[in-house]
Amino acid sequence: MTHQTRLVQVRANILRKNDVIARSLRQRFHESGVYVVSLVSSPGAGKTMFLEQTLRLLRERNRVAALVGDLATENDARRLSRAGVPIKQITTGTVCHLEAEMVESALAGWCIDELDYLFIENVGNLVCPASYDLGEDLRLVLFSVTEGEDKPRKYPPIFNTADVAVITKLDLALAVEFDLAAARESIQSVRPGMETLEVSAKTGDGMDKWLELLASRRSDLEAQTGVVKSGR
Ligand SMILES: Nc1nc2c(ncn2[C@@H]2O[C@H](COP(=O)(O)OP(=O)(O)O)[C@@H](O)[C@H]2O)c(=O)[nH]1
Ligand SMILES: [Mg+2]
Repeated sequence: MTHQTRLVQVRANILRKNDVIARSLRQRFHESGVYVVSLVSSPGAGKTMFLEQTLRLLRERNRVAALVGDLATENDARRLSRAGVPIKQITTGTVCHLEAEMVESALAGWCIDELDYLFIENVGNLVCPASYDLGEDLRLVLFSVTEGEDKPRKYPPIFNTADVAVITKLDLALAVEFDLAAARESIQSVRPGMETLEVSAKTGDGMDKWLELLASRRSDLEAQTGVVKSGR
């Protein structure tokens, strides 16, 4: 076996192990009736701010919590804690993505039956997280107006593994001459038919549409699993 073949083999085994854990997590989430959403993007695209606003808006009528991944620091967990809901930071050290096992360990001691929604902010990276299923029901890929319109064309795998694209920092669009039509076209060229949201977590623009989509995806899943907790 060449060195290269061995490397590929080891990588395939790691991915397979991740899939097994992710599958069992997903089953646990479905049995508990907790709807799980993950967020991926490049560093600084606005995951934490979008998530903080989402948690604030949802917590009025729902039981929500979040896990947040970074290589180092508890900074994002501290920011998200301002929303007044349970938050746990996962620090990955040198690893550029979250794995299902990290999610499983972070949830030890949490009674997930008591949650309606669990959010998972992945490590800021548009490449590695694409290969790792976390057992989530909905994966959002975010990119901000300051990053340019062609992110989807440059990083197709992450757009292919996500369910919904979110264009963020809409309030800055004019200042950076962001071409919304070109961005939408870029998304559609990689994933025809992909649902796309356009938001500003700063002004709240587009957040109502996001919450509508979330509630509707959740009731679709409840119809499938038969575990109904929404609409309490
Ligand atoms: N103007 C504006 N700035 C934003 C918005 N969302 C995030 N930011 C800023 O962008 C920077 C990175 O945001 P953050 O949420 O930490 O991104 P993350 O690395 O993807 O979690 C911070 O300085 C935020 O205040 C937005 O909707 N509008
Ligand atoms: Mg963050």
